[in-house]
Amino acid sequence: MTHPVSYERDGAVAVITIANPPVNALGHAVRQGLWEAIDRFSGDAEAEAALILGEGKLFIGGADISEFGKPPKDPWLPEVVNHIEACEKPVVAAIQGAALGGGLEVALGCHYRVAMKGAKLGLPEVNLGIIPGAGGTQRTPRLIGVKAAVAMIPAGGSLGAEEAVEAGLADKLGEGDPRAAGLDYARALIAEGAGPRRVGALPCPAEDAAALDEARALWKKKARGEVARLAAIDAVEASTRLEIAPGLDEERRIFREMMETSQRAGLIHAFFIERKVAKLPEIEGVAPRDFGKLGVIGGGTMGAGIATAALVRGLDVTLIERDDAAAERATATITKNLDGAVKRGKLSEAGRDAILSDSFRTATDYAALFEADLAIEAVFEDMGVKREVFTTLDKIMKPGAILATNTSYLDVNEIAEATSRPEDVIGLHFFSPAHVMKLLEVVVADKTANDVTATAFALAKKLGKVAVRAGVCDGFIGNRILSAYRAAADRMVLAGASPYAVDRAVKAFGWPMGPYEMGDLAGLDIGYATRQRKAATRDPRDVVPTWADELYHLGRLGQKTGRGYYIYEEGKRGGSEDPEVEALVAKARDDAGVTPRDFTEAEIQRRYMAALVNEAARVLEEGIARRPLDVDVTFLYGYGFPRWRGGPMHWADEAGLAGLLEDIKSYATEDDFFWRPAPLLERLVAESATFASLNDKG
Ligand code: T1G
Repeated sequence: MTHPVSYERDGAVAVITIANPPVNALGHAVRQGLWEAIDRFSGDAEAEAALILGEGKLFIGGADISEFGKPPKDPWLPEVVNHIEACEKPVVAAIQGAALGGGLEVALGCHYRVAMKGAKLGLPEVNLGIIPGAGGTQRTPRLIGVKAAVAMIPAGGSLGAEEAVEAGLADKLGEGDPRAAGLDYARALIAEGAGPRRVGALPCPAEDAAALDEARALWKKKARGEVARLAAIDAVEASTRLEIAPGLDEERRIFREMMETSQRAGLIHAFFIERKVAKLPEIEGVAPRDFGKLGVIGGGTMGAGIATAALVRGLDVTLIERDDAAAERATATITKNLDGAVKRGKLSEAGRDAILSDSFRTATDYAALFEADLAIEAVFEDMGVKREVFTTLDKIMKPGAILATNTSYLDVNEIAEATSRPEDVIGLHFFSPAHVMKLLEVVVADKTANDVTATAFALAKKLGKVAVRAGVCDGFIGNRILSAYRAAADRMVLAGASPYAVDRAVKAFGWPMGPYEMGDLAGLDIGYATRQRKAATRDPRDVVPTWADELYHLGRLGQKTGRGYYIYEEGKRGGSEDPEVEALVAKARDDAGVTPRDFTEAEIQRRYMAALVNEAARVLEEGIARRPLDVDVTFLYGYGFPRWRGGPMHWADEAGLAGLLEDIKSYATEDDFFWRPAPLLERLVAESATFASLNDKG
């Protein structure tokens, strides 16, 4: 491999270029190369200034995350940054694309910085469960002040080039070629006889107790359970009372502490799997079909959400509804969604107007879809209705067009059979609200062609979503597993736990909400309909939450009716517990002859997660999910599973599969219908293997 750091002289400027694709990560060879290049510059009498560049689309993407967890090799990054800063002659950084994490820290070790238009300068380390570890928490506040530093660093945020110059993180704004801009700057510095200007030598930034306290309060609430964001604030605070050397020592101490946390392992796992999830052998190198012109059938919540998600990403959408009134309602919903995007600063007013005038239209005649590349059906969840829609689409749409269904549980194979082109049929299961939720389950049917799957993944990327490949079964990956841990919660309620205690315990684990709050949010009619649908084939040993049916019959459907498991009052955030629900549950226990017992928070969490992991093992065994990482990504992006736990399968490996299996076996002594250990789980335990060992399966 050619050395990733080159040295050349352009006149009186030593040009040091990092070329370590794809993101110029600061792996050992780059660190070594930078160190040597600075030594060479110091000894090069002809060179009066140095310019550090990153080859390609960005300056430096940070430390090499793939090295984490391995013993660090000399020179460590903080030492490299200090080596640059200590140089007796001026060093300039020219930043294009991004200078992130260690990349920005290298730039802060330089004496001068030019940021090219469009570049972002940031310290995302806390998103990986660590803190900036090469001077970022000490040099940044010296340049931009404590208030601005704690606005950026605990958020894992970045500043755009203009903001960075404004704040003082960069000195100049450049345009065009970073090398030319950097050379101009270096030559100007030589001309004015400028020497090194060390950020580390700047005085400690003024203490700003208010800003620090505000940041702590914000992140305690916003990132419940996470430690790194708060630790980053402590490191910034240290910069206000310690000179640079002891300040760097304190930062390193905190950095090492964070490196040892399981949260760092979880967040790094999440970082890599969100990229690995799209790596499937069957679509590697397979060209996707066109999908610029979308058809959406059905303008209800899901259809309108899907249309919105596509429109804001520049796709063209024709939405089919059964009549003009329904089409108008869909247009109103989409306009409201777009207005929301404008309000959130995600879309300009002109952008919204252009969408509504040029790239969006409704129709009541399917013939309007004859040019569409891909149609997404989002009509009523009834097999007959869907098959009819697909038969019509099959007749109307051009050869090679893709016919997708947004069904959340129906059999995609059966839908495909309603067409003459099953190879062009696929499931695209969006999560509501479809223009907000990032997860897209790509449900691959038996006959789905590989380039159709590849198109689905390309569409997801275009929509800024994360696609997970799923097989065909009731509920695919997420909802199928959800039904298992929901059932475990219902069993605990029947056995004596209050629904409110279950919600509290599940939230304490890190989930955004518990199963009963979630039921109230989605609508208790959905759960009721699912139970009705499964009633005919239900095993008599199964447990039915009759209290939930009672709530349905009482018209208490949750938030949308102001009452469900909780009572929702106007203007009050969240719901309050309802003694009448406790009474319904008590009656269900009586009817079932159950003597209620207490459950600790730990037991509730354990049973909830054991049920999730056990069903996930079955889903993996059946190939519905290809790898454990697919289950992790599903739950990180579709169900709010706490990212710092890495995903449920990563959590299970950390918790220990043998212990989980032991617990499931002990639960089975009370109920061997629901608690049947999944064979895959038993096999992994027998082999002392982990779910992670299955992640490299193609
Ligand atoms: N280390 C190792 N590999 C990385 C990497 C990194 N920092 N960043 C990206 N990759 C891989 C990625 O896994 C993928 O691999 C490929 O590069 C393209 O990535 C001391 C300790 C830079 C904005 O957190 O945000 O510095 O899938 O698809 O969309 O304080 O990558 O091709 O095999 O994302 O153009 C701090 C993380 C590290 C930045 C580019 N830095 N990376 O986005 O490409 S900690 C970060 C990103 C640190 C110091 C501490 C993005 C990007 P593969 P990609 P992209």
